[in-house]
Amino acid sequence: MTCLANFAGLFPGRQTPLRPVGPQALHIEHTLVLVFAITTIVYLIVMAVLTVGVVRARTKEPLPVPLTPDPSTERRASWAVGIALGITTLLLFIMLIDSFRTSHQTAVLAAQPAMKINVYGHMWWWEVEYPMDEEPYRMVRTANEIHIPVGAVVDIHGTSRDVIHSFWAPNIHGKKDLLPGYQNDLTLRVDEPGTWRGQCAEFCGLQHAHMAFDIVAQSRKDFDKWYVQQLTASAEPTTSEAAHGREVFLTHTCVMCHTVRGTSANSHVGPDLTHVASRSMIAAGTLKNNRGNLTGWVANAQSIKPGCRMPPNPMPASDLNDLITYLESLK
Ligand code: HEC
Ligand SMILES: [Cu+2]
Repeated sequence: MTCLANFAGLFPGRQTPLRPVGPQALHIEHTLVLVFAITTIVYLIVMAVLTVGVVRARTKEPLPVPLTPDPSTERRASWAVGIALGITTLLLFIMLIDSFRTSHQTAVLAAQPAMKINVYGHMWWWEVEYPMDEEPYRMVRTANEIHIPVGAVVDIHGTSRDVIHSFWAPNIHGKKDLLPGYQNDLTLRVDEPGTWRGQCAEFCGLQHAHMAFDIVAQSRKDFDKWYVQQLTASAEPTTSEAAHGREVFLTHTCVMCHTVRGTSANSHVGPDLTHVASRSMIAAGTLKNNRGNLTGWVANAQSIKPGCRMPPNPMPASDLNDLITYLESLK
């Protein structure tokens, strides 16, 4: 992606509006660069004029203020103020028109046929649903990780299950508030494969800062592979530890909040765990998904993300160990 003043090389981050990877973020970056350039130049000119004025006033003898204004000085002053006013108005209009153009251009994608994804904001994680199949039971549900094909137009239907959240992946698009009881749509496209990070952008309570997500843009082939894998029910345990771990899972409170398709656990208070091991992070970008973190999380999520909606789960170490082995088998 290129831009007037291409910032891309300077800002390689995967969570920055200065490295756009989709058409809308590119338009937003154009506006940002334009406004930044205009305001910087104006600022420098104002500072220069001010400096000249101050230096002159200090070096010259102060003149007595004339009793009647001198018409020629007055005329010159009126011209100067008039021209400055004209330029200011013109610049404001340039920025206004450009920002109108950007908001139009970020919306035009919406007219194209798109793949639909439902995103629900929760305190403090993101539920993601792929209603791509006619059969409701063949619905891929995941959390905090949105896979999309590169170059595909994607329609995010966003809403909230509790308070107001805001969906923001700055490399891709602007912010979109997710409001309880309302549906807000955000159409986007990502042109560069990669994992682009997003973050809740509306203060939503204690763990607002730990409410991140990843948009994984991958080739159509990789996406299809991922999707087909996600459609399958959970893997059957292949070892006695994992089998015991599943037993632990199904006989503890986990089932009151989580779903593991293919088992009797079928609740939607917390993230769907059918393929939890396929995700790279847990707890909305808070922790890398590895054995140590998973164990700490399941044992006492409150010590990691205080206030989160998952209670501590005291249990014998051997049970916990087998439970984690089971969770890690849910690829
Ligand atoms: C009262 C509801 C509740 C119970 C009971 C519960 N959880 Fe959770 N769990 C949640 C919520 C809510 C989250 C998301 C927390 C967040 O990220 O803020 C979560 C997150 C998780 C995650 C991370 C998933 C991800 O992709 O981020 C795992 C793994 C998990 N729970 C496992 C378990 C296990 C195992 C048990 C039983 C021992 C259990 N949970 C019991 C509500 C619950
Ligand atoms: Cu939020």
